[in-house]
Amino acid sequence: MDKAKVLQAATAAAIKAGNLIKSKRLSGDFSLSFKSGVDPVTSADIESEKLIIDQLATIMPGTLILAEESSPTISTSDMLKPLWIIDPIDGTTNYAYNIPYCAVCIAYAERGEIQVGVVHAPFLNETYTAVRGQGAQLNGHTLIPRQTTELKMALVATGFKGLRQGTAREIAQLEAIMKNCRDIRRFGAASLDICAVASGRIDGYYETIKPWDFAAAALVASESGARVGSLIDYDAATGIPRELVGQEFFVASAGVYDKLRALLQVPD
Ligand code: LIP
Repeated sequence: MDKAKVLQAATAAAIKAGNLIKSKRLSGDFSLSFKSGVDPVTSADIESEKLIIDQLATIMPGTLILAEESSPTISTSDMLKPLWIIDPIDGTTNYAYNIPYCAVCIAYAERGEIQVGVVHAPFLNETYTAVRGQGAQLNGHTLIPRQTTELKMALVATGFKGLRQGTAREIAQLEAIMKNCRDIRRFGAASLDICAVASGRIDGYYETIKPWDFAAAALVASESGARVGSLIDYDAATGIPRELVGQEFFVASAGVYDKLRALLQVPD
């Protein structure tokens, strides 16, 4: 697999999809529905995902696809095959409410390891890209995470599903951050939160999310020099490759990773 060609194709598809969703948002030409309870999906999500899949099929036809709207489930054995991982709009609620913090995410993985990642934020004119072992960029400029070593200076982002009671663990984690860190941010798009750690805008992010939310951005973060992991220990018995575990996903700049991870180890 030619990583440069994969990056070029994924970037072109993400930008084309970004233009589509931006146009539909500006014209209001989309509908909103709910997959389950409060989990939103718009017609723009569906159209964006179809456009991306059609575009990517031209360069590597037959490659497996894990995509939020059309193919959200995959076997653990298929997770080890060459795989596209697609979120057509990460931050769908923001998109539906005309909040410009949302992104098109495309990742390519082999053997359960992310090789190429693109996170394109069409309303912000920001495109994050990364190739494994070759660094990470924002609009072509190298990314550098914050160098903070003190929790009291750390800005920490997170997210949670609405219209439900926060679990004791979530509430305790928020309390720990409020008491020990500079502040909390809840932006509403996991991929851009992760990229914000990579670009030095915030110091850490944690949330339980899906592979399409984080796969591309996690490569951007790890290639920038930030540390990517989970608040829980990896369990190989699940068969899920380490880089595709979204349970209690956690990313932070290297200077605060261990301290922040320890702070967030609160009782269930
Ligand atoms: C969203 C995530 C966000 C989370 C939301 C939602 P989607 O992804 O990016 O971090 O808090 O609940 O899951 O559904 O907009 O692609």
